[in-house]
Amino acid sequence: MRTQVVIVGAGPSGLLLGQLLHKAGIESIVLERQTGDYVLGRIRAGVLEQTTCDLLAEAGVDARMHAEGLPHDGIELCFGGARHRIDLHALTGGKRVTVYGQTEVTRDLMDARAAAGLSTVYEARDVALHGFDGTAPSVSYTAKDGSRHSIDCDFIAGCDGYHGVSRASVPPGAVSTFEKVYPFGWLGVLADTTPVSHELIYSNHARGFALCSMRSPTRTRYYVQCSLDEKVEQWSDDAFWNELRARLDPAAAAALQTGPSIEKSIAPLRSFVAEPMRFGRLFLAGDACHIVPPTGAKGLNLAASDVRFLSRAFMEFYAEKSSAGIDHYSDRCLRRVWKASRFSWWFTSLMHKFPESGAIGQKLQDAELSYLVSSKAASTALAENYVGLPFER
Ligand code: FAS
Ligand code: PHB
Repeated sequence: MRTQVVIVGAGPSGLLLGQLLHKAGIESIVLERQTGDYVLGRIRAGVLEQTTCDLLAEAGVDARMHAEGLPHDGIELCFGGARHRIDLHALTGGKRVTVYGQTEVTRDLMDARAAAGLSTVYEARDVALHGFDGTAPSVSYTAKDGSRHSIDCDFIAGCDGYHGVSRASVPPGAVSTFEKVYPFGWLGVLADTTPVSHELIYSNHARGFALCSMRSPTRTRYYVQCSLDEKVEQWSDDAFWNELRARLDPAAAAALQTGPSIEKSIAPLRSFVAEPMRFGRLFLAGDACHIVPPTGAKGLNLAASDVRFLSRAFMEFYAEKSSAGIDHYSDRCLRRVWKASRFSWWFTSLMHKFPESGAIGQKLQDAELSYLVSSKAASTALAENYVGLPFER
């Protein structure tokens, strides 16, 4: 088999890249280790930056996002028993975010790829990358019937996440990694209940961080900070709702509607960046080369940002025979990746309980939060990072 671009991974990065390339007349084959249902079953991001929404429109998959997505003009910070609104829209000259789950983005991309009759190989095992340090790379894999296949291509896009094969295929000396592991995780619950508020609430509390989010007017997504040695089986629904309620202001605690969880999971938090993001004819995008703590809602949006740069680089190569985009892909992405990583680290450090920081740690956080909500300059800095920094020219 032969194609122009082999995309490893059918998460949002891989599927969005495939769709943008298809729109530009560039062929791709997507190889995915899991089944489509498994990919859709992973509950992850919930907030889209405007630039991500614009990219979904460019890919022709924004109809349902516009119909069902929830535009949000602000977020609330909860601390000291009270909530303080950050007016994203006013502080950023009219920008906003859209609440629309990653599961729905992935479903829209899957449907579009299938409708276009494009090739996605699910349950592809033993994917292996070959010859990407030359000009004739290929990718081999075992199909679910056990047959072995090889695909010749011009480029390989490694969109296979943190545990994928693509970054692991790069000679260790060729990649530099930077990692910070946080001493806690997020216990997340999905429930068919009415959101406690119409906007997201980020809570800094002596018992730990909490986040009130949503997927629709009737489906909520809540998180509480938990220790890394906790198991999701230890948390009954009642225990979760009581802990969440204890970390909110009195009005939100009183308004909280509880119900049976339809998904419950614990995610670890880390900051991770791999440099560079290009190795010959292999290009890494999304979680394959960076992970941010979800506090700043940047993970999915950074993946979309990489895909924006990579899709344009491939378009330039094929349409204009120019390698400028390809040659500058990594440094362009990394400038944006590090700024989003810094914001995600800062917001995580501000909102979470760090036992090792002692009593002074909470006092310093309280002081910064009090300054943040009383300073237009500080609130603007939060707002412009939260809605997504503009793309450099
Ligand atoms: P993904 O990991 O989504 O997709 C990679 C795909 O590659 C997967 O489908 C995988 O099965 C496949 N793959 C892996 N190895 C392979 C191989 N060898 N061969 C073939 N296929 C292979 N972001 C937020 O903004 N907010 C959040 O609240 C949030 N919560 C998260 C919770 C968890 C538990 C995790 C892990 C991430 C979370 N994220 C969140 C970040 C998340 O949304 C990612 O940024 C997003 O999934 C990135 O998409 P991809 O780069 O496509 O990677
Ligand atoms: C979510 O809805 O899953 C979500 C929203 C905002 C975040 C993290 C997760 O910062």
